[in-house]
Amino acid sequence: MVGEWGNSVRWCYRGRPRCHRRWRRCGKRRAPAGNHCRLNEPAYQRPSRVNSMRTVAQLQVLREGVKPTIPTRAWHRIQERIRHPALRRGIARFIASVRPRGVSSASPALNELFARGIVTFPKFISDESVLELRDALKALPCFDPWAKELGEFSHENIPSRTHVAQIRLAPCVGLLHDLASDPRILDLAAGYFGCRPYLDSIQAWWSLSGHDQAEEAENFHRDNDSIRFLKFFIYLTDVGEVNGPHVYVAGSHTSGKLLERRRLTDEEVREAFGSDVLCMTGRAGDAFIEDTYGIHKGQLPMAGRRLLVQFRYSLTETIFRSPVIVAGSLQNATDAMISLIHDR
Ligand SMILES: O=C(O)CCC(=O)C(=O)O
Repeated sequence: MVGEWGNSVRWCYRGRPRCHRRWRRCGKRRAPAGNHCRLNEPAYQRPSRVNSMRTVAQLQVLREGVKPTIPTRAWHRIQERIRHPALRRGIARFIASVRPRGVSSASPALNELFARGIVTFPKFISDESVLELRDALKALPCFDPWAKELGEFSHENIPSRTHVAQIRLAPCVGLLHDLASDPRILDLAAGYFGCRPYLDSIQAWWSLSGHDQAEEAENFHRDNDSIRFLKFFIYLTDVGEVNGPHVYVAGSHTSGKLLERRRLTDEEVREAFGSDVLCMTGRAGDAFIEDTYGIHKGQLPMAGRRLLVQFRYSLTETIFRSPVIVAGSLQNATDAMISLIHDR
């Protein structure tokens, strides 16, 4: 699959000197130390604050089947039709101006998020935390979001036709809540939105190999979750070029190209954006935060399987909000975010 991108992926991923040239050409600021496209060469690495020796607590489910409100659904229908990034940004600024202030500081990471739509956090969590999270998630049942009739199954028994096996009760995994309220992430989200972010959902899923054709989000697309939102991804398995890496078109979050609400072909994206394609290979524990209004996909895995978690932060509640509400504390993050997953 990577081969289909030819040099476009390779420059970004392996071509450190060319990467630096590109930074200079774009002229916005100096490149951070290292290759900013690689998850294992840190731009903004700091020690993880998650205590690696703790046991992963299972949080109690207080409510299930929570639905978005009617105003949320109505607003969704409107905002998804507003396509131009500049107009979306203007409306988002207005909404942020009447929302509670967040906790944020100017930083190179925030500048990078504005400019490129993505910031990487290599080794965001320790190997021990990866193991604990993986074990906790493996204990939970999965379902196929595109074939709900298959019901629930274990990660060891995933039906052969399933591309993506979601873990419905992922919000119950205590350690994920510590990660969701990590100050580095909340700081970026508040700075990006200009106000206190909503933590809208915590999701986890396996991406499976063994299929010939890309399906749904394995094709390029823009997300329309909200007028302004970010997704924070953490890999819980090593992800090489054949294991279904996440792929992102850097800078496409502010571009007026390919704004249609539909899946896009690789050829269309290559033609419109040339080589600005980041193929996010990395190790278990690596993470990145991304404005997925920018063009992206989870590439169809050719081998193995990928486990990842995704946190959605948004300016407003989305129609995709977590249907599960759990008992748990926000670790003093109540000034920094509004959680739709906790009982408030
Ligand atoms: O699985 C991935 O890497 C991509 C997920 C995706 O496309 C999405 O969350 O919108």
